Amino acid sequence: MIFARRALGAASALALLLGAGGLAQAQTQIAIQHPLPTATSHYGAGAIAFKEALERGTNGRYRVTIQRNDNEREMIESVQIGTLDCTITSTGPVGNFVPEVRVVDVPFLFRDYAHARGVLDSPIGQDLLKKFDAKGLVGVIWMENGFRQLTNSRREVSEPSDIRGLKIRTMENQVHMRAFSTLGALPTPMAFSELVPALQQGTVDGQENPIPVIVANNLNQVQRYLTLTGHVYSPALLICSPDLMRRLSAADRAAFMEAAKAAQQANRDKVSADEASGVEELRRRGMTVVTSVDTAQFQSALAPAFAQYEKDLDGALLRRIRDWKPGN
Ligand code: EAX
Repeated sequence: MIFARRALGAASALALLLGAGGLAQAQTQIAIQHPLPTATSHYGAGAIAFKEALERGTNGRYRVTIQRNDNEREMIESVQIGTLDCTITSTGPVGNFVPEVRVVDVPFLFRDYAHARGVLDSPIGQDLLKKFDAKGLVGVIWMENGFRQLTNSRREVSEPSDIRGLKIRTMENQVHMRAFSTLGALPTPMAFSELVPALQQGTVDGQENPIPVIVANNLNQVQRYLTLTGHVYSPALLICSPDLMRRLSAADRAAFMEAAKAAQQANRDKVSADEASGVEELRRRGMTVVTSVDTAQFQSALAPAFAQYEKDLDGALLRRIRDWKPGN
């Protein structure tokens, strides 16, 4: 009698598991975090495209959850220790984990978006992604944050001398900090999560970020002046945990990489769209915008920093990047 009851119990448990649709699909959850508003930002566009492509490409065997976390260093640390599957992050703090990546943070290194995207998708960029493996991270694909512009609440900035004395929030990025201290500013590194309170309280006078970030986070509410310096191209990355990547079958890895490419395309498309409309939108929101900036003046003011970058970073690689042309 007891045996019959146990058999009935097991049968009903199996029936529940199978459900009406036949064999239950084992479903793998993947959590991805990024620091911006998902619905309106260029990282959100990439994360949503990744989710849709992977869930479609695996017939729902993978379910992607998208979460916001505006501390990029913390997200990278979580991926490294395996408590987070993936993150979309700028390269801001990445150089503290993978030093070779600092080379792409050098001011005025990339001529324009086509140059940056071309280099990062070329063997130069792919070789840099391979450097992540030794650090307990997987650099899956390059994504994009955009060309960084300067904002502040003190005064219009038109030339390098206008920056002197300004307290500028920078990312936790030694390459950027050196550039701003060379210009006579007071670089104040902090995570993105601390930025708006610091601007509201006047702890810092200004910050620098791409137009898509300024627009998506309404930084016009805490900053009055925008100067289109375009002083740094800010790459981004999809970084995932080695443990997650190891668990993928060959077929699932192919679907994963297709989803990563969809994320990159959607992210870059959103940056291009925000670049086209963002400055006018920020003017409409009340910002004073300095558009005519003599970047050659900024580059010559940064000469001491460039000399130091040649020593601290891979000078040959810097030259390869500067000289890169389509078809290289
Ligand atoms: O990645 O921290 C920053 O200024 C970054 O540009 C922002 O988090 C988007």
